[in-house]
Amino acid sequence: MGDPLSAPLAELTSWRADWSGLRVAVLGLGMTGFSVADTLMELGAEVLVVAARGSDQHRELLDVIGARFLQHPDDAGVPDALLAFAPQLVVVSPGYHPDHPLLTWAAEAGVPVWGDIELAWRLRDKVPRPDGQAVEWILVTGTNGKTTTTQLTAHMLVAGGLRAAPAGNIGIPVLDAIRDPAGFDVLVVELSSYQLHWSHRNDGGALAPLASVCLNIADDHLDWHGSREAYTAAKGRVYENTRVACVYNRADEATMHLVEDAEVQEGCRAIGFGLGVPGPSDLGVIEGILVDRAFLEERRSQALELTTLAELREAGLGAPHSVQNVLAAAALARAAGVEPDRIRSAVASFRMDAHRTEVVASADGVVWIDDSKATNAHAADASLRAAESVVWIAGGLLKGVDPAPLVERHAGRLRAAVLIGVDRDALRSAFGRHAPDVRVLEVDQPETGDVMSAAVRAAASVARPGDVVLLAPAAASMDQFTDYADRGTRFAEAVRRHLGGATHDDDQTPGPPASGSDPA
Ligand code: UMA
Repeated sequence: MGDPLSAPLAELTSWRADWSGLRVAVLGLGMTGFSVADTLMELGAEVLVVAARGSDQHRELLDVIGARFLQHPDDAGVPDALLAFAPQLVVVSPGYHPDHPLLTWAAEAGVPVWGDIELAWRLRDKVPRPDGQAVEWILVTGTNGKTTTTQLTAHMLVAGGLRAAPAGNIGIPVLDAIRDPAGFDVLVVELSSYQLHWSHRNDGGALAPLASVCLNIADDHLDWHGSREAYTAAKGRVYENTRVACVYNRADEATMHLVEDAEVQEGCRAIGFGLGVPGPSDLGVIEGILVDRAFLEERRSQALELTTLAELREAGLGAPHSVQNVLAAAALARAAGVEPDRIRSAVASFRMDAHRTEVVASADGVVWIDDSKATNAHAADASLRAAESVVWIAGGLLKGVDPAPLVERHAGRLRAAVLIGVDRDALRSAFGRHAPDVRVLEVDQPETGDVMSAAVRAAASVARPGDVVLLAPAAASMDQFTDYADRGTRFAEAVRRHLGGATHDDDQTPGPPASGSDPA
């Protein structure tokens, strides 16, 4: 359709290629859509942004950069203005469902569809490294622990003297990172299953990371991908074409199979991580010491000490799933050449983000924990395991995942459950079937401002000294909140209001109770 390309898309593999005049339809006007439009305008492309909605701020910014915007409802067919624009390329934001009418149209019309990740990969040579090479990428995916592992890896690389930064699903569009004028040696890119789905790996756009990891796989986003198989296949793309190390979780066989099935570059190694004694190509734990048996000459007989479980506990990384994240990050950093002593110092100075098993208060023997970041069953499972007697605040958007196995697994440690959100029916019935003795309280306030006050009141009415009140919803937040951060912040505020300022017993803030059991 339309004119021939100014350059075939296959040749558009560099910031210095000729992108001028290329007609690109950008789908979405959130974080990604704006970064795509801004980048392409800078390259001289013609840009039409199409979205069902967009913040005032983003719209104003589109005006400033000179990109056109077309507001068009998702269910209203293909707009005439888009047909008239006759795009040569569509760049889609990750949140678009693959069956979206505009994507169906693009497929039928033969217009290639890229994600922002593929575009960023093609443009990664914008600010070359001192040796003239393009910035290296390390890729991180998995159902849970992605963000912490991404941050830990970047922190270790920086401690190792590299100019590194986290980017991607973590909340920093990769196109913003590759345009940073200072430039980086390595980007640690967190990829969601959506972003991996849209990374097509066709000619010129095939990502070739230095190292990659899929931390774990559990059911999540099934409504978007359609099936567990499709979700797993999307995650597996993280390993394709990796050059130095594919890192997998020894406790999660699915990740190992994804490495086995991936087409990697010659010489690329499979490196396992786990909480047990490591094999010769693994990172693991021997008598409380985290060790590397992968990146050393004498790996059959020796191991390099990285750090200890005691040091991890001091840094707030003592829970089993955090230890796994540290091991995975260390494997990635070692693949990039970071020395063991730098990994140790990085771990010691690392601080977890808010809303990840964050203790918000401790009063009258009850510890209140905000793990709003637990947006799926797998994440909630890890934080439920770390406590012995729990009042569990759960619910929101379950994203097509059945909560019954989670309820069944933890029934024995639940003092009570407080259900919030729109998908309460599925949770209520899971409790009825698998935990009939656990007291279930429901919050049916639909107003955002009321949900957490009611949930905290309900939790306080049943909590006893020694209990943990845990917000680990196992569900997305968008039914009632802006995002998981908003949900967690409102929870913490409601707890403080409820306790009237007395938020810590004797000013001693305990960490979340540790458990010796393995995480899922
Ligand atoms: N839109 C439509 N119709 C649709 C879908 C989207 O019009 O059917 C438009 C709207 O204009 C909307 C915009 O697209 O404003 C939103 O696009 P998006 O949903 O792709 O979100 P972005 O703001 O671009 O943010 C995305 C990631 N969000 C999702 O994948 C849902 C962010 O991850 C990521 O940080 C950002 O790109 C930068 O890379 C967030 C997330 O929730 C944290 N990720 C999910 C997760 O971690 O579980 C996958």
